[in-house]
Amino acid sequence: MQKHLDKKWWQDRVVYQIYPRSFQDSNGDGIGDIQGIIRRLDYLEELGIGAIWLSPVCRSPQDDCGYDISDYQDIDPMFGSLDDMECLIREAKKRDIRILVDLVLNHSSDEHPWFVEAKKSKENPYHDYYVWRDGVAGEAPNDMKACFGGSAWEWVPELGQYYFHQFSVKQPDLNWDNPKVRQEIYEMIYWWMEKGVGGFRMDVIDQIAKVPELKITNNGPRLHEFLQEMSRETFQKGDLLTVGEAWGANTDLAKLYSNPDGSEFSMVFQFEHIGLDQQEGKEKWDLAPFSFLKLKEIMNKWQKELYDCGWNSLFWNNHDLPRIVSRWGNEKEYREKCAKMMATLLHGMQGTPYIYQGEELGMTNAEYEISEYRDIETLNMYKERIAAGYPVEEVLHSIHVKGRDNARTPMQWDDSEHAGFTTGTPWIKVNPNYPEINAAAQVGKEESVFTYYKTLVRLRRQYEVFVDGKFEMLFPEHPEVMAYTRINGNTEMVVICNFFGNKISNPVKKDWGEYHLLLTNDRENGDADVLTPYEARIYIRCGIDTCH
Ligand code: TEU
Ligand code: CA
Repeated sequence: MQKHLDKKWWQDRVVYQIYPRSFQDSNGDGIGDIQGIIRRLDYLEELGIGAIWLSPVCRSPQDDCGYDISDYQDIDPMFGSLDDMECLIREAKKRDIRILVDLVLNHSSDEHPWFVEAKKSKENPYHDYYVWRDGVAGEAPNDMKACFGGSAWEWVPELGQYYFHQFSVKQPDLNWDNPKVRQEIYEMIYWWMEKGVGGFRMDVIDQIAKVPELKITNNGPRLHEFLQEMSRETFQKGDLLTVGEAWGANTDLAKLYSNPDGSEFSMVFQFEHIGLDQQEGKEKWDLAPFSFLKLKEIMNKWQKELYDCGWNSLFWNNHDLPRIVSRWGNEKEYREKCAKMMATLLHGMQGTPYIYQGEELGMTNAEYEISEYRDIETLNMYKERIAAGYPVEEVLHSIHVKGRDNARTPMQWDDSEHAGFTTGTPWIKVNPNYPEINAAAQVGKEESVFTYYKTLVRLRRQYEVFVDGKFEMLFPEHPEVMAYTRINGNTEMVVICNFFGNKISNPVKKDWGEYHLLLTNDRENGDADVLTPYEARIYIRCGIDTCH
């Protein structure tokens, strides 16, 4: 196929996301750090991943766990030093793993020197680096709300002005309309490129072009102008994997973000499939039943619409989302089989799969008392809702189901105290199921979730059809099975997933004699016409010269 000519280095790789605080502590202070990551690189090499998305390690007061940066060109001492970071980039490179830096450019910390200057006076050269407005009749300019609760406007009495913040009060929004801000950012990005990073993950990038007057947060009118300028001034001078986080993306916008001409990013990280269990128009805490048919419909749409003209990220999890086996699967008797099925469904599609730390072990949500939670979003919401009269049990239930700390409990390495994460006291409690679910119990074990993920990662490198096969959904109306084909030249791949816990008949009928069973999560089942609970299979029929 013609597309092979311009295949990019990142298209057959899988990205692994590390949330550094919770990955591996190396010095006993209870917080994961860069030396800890270096110590675990062999584990990641074994898994076969090709890049690491590293959540922020830059200097930060940690109001939002590092997503509030006070120095973009230094490492927070809690995580290590710039030397450690350079060592990580080098050591990863030896294993053919590239490091993606998480850039938080919509806002900085209020402790960033720019903001410290900005609030000294309206005449200060840094004042216009942020979004300031006068009050209206002694009140905030409008009633916009911040993502982490309360007004999006914060009053600064010394200045007699409000600043705008879409997230916490300690995360003032940067003013992208100011060309000086953009120039400083591009220089900083270039500085990271010179350090040899493999690319960047761009935090809430669709919110940078805000227009508070019109209550516009994401998809502002100048957004793509800014992104194209940034790409020209920075990314296009290297050969990078860049991924833009965009909660407000639809497929048309995604084609801009991930235009194969490289004018913006390599790929988009969008969320349409992942918000399916919340009430329409309400907050994520307002739970609604999940619709499998809707999930299939959305996945089908994204696969079809981006084919040959865009590139999507494939994910179930990240540091903001609950664990998928607990959320839409089975965390009890079928946990492992279900984790493998979920992985199959995702990794068989076109795009770049992301594995969030611990997902490759089938890690689950944690159910804690309120005093054990650490996340600012969770804690603010708890206070607000309790004050508003919601019943405690209901609020806690939402947190157990949706809270971000579900993903942030420490990585479960082995069955020793604190799961081998730290010799000290972990900053957040370890999930008590670590004696059963941990890496040591899975690495090198043929039937483990880890080994299954490892196989999926390898298959993507081995068979081109994973990268460029055209997607076709089979039985879109089937209420329990997601099945699809990927076709590339003479090669056909068939993916069949039973998403639920019932034994059912397999709707996909083919002359299986012509196919090779590439992967299954149920070796016991010899009956091609029956799908056992959470069963997943990948078949392949190879063309003459399309498989190696
Ligand atoms: O998240 C973007 C974002 O919009 C989230 O706050 C989301 O609304 C929330 O997590 C849903 O629960 C990014 C980062 O991934 C997140 O960790 C940061 O807190 C946020 O930006 C601010 O930088
Ligand atoms: Ca540490």
